[in-house]
Parts: sequence; C-alpha cells; structure tokens
Amino acid sequence: MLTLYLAPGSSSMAPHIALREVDARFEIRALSFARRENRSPDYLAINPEGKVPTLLVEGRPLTEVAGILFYLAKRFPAARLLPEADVEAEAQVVAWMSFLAATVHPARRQGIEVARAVYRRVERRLDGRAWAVGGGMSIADIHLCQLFWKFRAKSGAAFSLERNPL
Ligand SMILES: N[C@@H](CCC(=O)N[C@@H](CS)C(=O)NCC(=O)O)C(=O)O
Repeated sequence: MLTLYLAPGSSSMAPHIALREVDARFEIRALSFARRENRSPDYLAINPEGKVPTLLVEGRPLTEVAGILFYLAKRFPAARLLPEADVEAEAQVVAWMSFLAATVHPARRQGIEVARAVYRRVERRLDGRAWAVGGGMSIADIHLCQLFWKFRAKSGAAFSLERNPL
C-alpha cells in the first residue's frame, strides 16, 4: 500500500500528480500546516524534518520530492516517466530535480527579486523546449510544473517569465 502525506498547495502536489500519472492505488493523509500537524510527534516519527511530502511504502517512509518521484517512475515503468535505456538522459532528469530542490524551491524565501532571477534561469535552461529532457514528459517536468504553479500562484505572475516578464 502507498500512502501520501500531503498539504494542499505545497510541494506534495508533485508526487500527488505522479501517483495519478502512474495510475497507482494510494491513500492520502492531509496535514494542516496551520494546525501544525506536520510538527506532531506522530508525524515527526515518520518524517523527522516535519515536512511534506512523505510517501509510505508498505509502512516505510520515503521523503523528498525527488526521491518519491524517482521511486514512482521506477516502480511504474509503463508510465514512462523516465527516459528508457539511456543512463545519461536519466541522469539529466536527476540533475534537473536536484537543481529544482536545492536552488529553485528555496529561491522564493530569498525574496521576490532572487526568485524572479532563478525562475528566469530555469526558462533559459529549458530554452523553449516542451520537456526538460528528451522528447517526452518525465518526473522532472512534474517537479517543474509544481514549482512554476506555486510561484505563479504566490506572485500572481504569468507562467512564462520570458514572454511575460515579472
Ligand atoms: N527538500 C524537500 C522540501 C520539502 C518542503 O520544504 N516542504 C514544505 C512545503 S512546500 C513543508 O513541508 N513545510 C512545512 C514546514 O517546514 O514546517 C523536498 O523536496 O521534499
């Protein structure tokens, strides 16, 4: 059984999208940040960082958006959310997700100007391509989608920063 701990509108949206994409059977446990449910002793026992997402795989916690997306892509290969038989392209997907988790996700906390600059760097990396890596959607695109949606929702910005500079 797969169980996703999520908080509406947060990073947990990316694994939630992926679970739907791979057509997995899963349960949801929604946490309220306002009620600090992510800081409860019960949840901290599952994820000591007190953050979402966490995916329970047969009761075992798996954390971090990138780790969960990678797990789902590998476990459900029919969904083709990773490049097939191309280790370099697969590594490019991992590289994208590392960049998104380490640089893009925290950018908003550094102020709107830093965030705008970082999101423009993402647009330049994409260089007009429809997908982050290769000719189809991968877990990197799901991760990107969630971050751009969140940035847009928070800043009221248009989705494409190049066409609609903030
Ligand atoms: N590096 C983590 C970041 C997860 C994260 O920052 N989650 C936020 C929501 S977007 C959270 O749970 N915040 C609650 C808190 O820090 O109290 C990942 O990629 O999963």
